[in-house]
Amino acid sequence: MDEHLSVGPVGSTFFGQTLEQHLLHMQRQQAGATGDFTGLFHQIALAAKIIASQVSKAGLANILGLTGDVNVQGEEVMKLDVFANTTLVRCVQQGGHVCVMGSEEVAEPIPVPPQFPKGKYVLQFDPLDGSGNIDINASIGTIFSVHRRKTAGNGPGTLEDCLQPGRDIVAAGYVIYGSSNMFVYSAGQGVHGFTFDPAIGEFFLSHENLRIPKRGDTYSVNEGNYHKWSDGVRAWVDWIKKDEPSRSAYRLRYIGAMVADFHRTLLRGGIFAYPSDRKNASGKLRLLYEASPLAFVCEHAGGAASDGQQRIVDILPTALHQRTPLYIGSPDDVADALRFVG
Ligand code: AHM
Ligand code: MG
Repeated sequence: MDEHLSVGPVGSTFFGQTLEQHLLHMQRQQAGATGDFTGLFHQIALAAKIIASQVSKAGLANILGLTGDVNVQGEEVMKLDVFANTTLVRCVQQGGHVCVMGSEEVAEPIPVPPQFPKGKYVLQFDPLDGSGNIDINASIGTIFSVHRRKTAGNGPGTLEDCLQPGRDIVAAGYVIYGSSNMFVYSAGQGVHGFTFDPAIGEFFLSHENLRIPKRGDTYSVNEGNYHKWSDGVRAWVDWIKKDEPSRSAYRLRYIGAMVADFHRTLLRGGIFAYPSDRKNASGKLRLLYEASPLAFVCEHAGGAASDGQQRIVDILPTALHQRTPLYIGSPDDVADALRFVG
């Protein structure tokens, strides 16, 4: 095509598919789809835009009083992780698509207020993963998963609706607030990434059908815990950073926000791990809010995720804030880790 015929502004993503258009397109392919799922995703995306806008102002906290400070009117202002939690709850609860929610920030299941209809889905999330990174302007993110309700009827959802394994997830994903903001999700038909265009206020499809490389050359783990790990975990890390006849030593990358470390691992390949250690006998990461949703995404991109013994998505949760060790990433790299720690 003659390049002079293109109509959009130079560099504009305007002619890409928006998240909304993509969801409608997927909905049309689904016989019997009611639009409930699409409606829920619109609300999650709206919450993501609101959170992204506040995250981008985080550095102004001391000037404007945006995060845990007292603002110019003398009112105390919410911390960003609490703000992110409240934003997701408020955006989603009125839609009539969920019967209950669960959040890393909240001890118990979050009911839908009586004045709003209850829907057939259950939304669970870590509203702002890696929030320790806010003050240093490094990437953070929101992680979420959607299940179908288990309890019958259309009344309020219960704890039973929340305690479901990753293999029953209908859709899961994350939003990363980084050098650009991205919405990445899977509803079981590939993993798709959308980049936010702040000038237009939309997420545009930028990474269609993401596939994780079969093997990478990077490992991502908090090696400061080395002396607290089991012999197996130590042996794995000793092995991965040595030159071997078949490969060079792996490179270490660790941001300290799982959503960001996972995003890099998904795009470039390799492995992210948070093993159990002497201090955290079951690991540190939350099964329902962190491990399970990202395991679902990773598997749908051709990757693997294990707690060292079994697939993350096969673990049956017994408590909302249950923790799990995690090895996630390229299938060959996870298989290597399991030879040492499994
Ligand atoms: P958070 O949910 O309180 O932010 O904690 C989870 C985070 C993960 O994002 C990250 O992978 C991990 O904690 C980092 O932990 P550590 O500082 O022990 O390496
Ligand atoms: Mg977290």
